[in-house]
Amino acid sequence: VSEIWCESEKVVTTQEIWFPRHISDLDNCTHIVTKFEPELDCDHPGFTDKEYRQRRKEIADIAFGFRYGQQIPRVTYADSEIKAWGQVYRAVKQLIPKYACIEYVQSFRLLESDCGYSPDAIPQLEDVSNFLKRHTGFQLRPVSGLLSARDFLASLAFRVFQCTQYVRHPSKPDHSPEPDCIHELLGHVPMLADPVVAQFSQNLGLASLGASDSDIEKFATLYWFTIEFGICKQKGELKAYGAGILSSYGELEHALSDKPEKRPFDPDQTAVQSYTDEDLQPLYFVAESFDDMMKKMKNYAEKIKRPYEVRYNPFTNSIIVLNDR
Ligand code: NLE
Ligand code: FE2
Repeated sequence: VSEIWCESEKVVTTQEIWFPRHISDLDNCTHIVTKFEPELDCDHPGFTDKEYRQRRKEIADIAFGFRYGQQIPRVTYADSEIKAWGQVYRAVKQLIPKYACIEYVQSFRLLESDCGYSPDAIPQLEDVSNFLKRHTGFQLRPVSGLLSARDFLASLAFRVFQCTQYVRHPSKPDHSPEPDCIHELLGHVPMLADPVVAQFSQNLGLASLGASDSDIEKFATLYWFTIEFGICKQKGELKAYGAGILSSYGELEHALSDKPEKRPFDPDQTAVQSYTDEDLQPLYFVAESFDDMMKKMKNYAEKIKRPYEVRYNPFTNSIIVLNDR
């Protein structure tokens, strides 16, 4: 039990909110949101596809069995899965020069030259994780589906990205409402291979540790409109930096067309904006620049009151808590 500041600025005594202190504690940060699971969601293209659901279970079991320190088991992907990957890969690659931010363009090149990215094989999480470790200190750990916002954000504090390993249903390669490994590998990994994005992601994770449920919801919404669906200006043009846009050739053209609404990125407003996670986004927030977005987020995070500060100790992979009362 500790003291925290409540919203009316009075000190209240409340149950301390648990958060991971060491990277191995992420073994306990695996709470899944089941809304998109193919057997539970009747709109899922795999709802009536028994074989697909069986495959999802097989791959989910890898994540359930995973513990910190282990190598991520390799998956032998089926031809149909590789075909879906290749289709998205080729389509996205064609659209990159026109629509993707410079950070993405550069990392993508590096992934092709140094990490074996190609349309012919789905990269293995273990190999990609080792690549990221070398470049930005990020690493992957397998997760069986959509993770709770609190657990997902907490992992970022340790430069760990929880990553799905299954492939979207082959009937709908152009867009998936839920994360899958195509989204992670083509959307998130190139961005996490950029040192500035890596630091930004970790800072967001650190800011989320021990936050109240309502602040977690706001962070998750900000995450959604930036890391997932962010657009920024670069050399006078709009470019996508959000992973949800970059991994979906259906969304790439839509997001940067005149069809959807676009508003200037402002964390206070963006944090309380409701959004749909079922289909193409009707609304995007546009940052003046990538740097401007990060600065605004930093200011926003600093306003959130916590009775302690946290730092990361990279030598021990643990969180240091300062001024804990
Ligand atoms: N819509 C994205 C895609 O098709 O890759 C996934 C978004 C996950 C939040
Ligand atoms: Fe994502």
